[in-house]
Amino acid sequence: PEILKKFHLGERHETLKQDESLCVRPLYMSDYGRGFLELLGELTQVGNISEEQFQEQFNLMKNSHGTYYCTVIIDTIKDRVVGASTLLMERKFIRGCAWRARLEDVVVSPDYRGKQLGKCIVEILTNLGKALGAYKMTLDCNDKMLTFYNQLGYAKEPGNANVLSIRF
Ligand code: 16G
Repeated sequence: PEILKKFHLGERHETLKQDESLCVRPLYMSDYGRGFLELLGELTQVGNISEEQFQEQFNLMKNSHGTYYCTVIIDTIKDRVVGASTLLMERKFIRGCAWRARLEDVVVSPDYRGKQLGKCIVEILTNLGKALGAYKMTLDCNDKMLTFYNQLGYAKEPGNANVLSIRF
């Protein structure tokens, strides 16, 4: 959306008129109490994570400076996390010690779907990955989400469209 052009992470967005209670900002440690993990539960299994475990993981990510950009959409009136995603910047030796960006854990609360919040957070983090100098940005998704990401510029690369995994 147009709003992204003027958007700065961490600031209340002044031009978001229809939904004035929403803001996008980096994840805070206190978001444990704003339903961040419950929201991730809409995407996949989260498990029982104590506040202490959450804080430890948060600090580990924070201390890997410039690697994790955990980002949330907050309903500032309800004081709840209603959307989230993480940009992960991975260091490489190839391409002149390049950065590769990964888009991870994109999720929007079911109550807030249809407001283009998914598009909003993906565009913000895609712009951020580009601005931070990544030579490419990748994601994996299920078949259902393919059209959504295609519309946002993510495409299978001809001859190189396989995501392989091994589960432990
Ligand atoms: C999706 C997510 C990925 C997430 C995974 C969790 C996006 C673009 N992709 O692939 O980030 O980690 O689901 O599913 O958000 P899993 O627990 O089965 O790996």
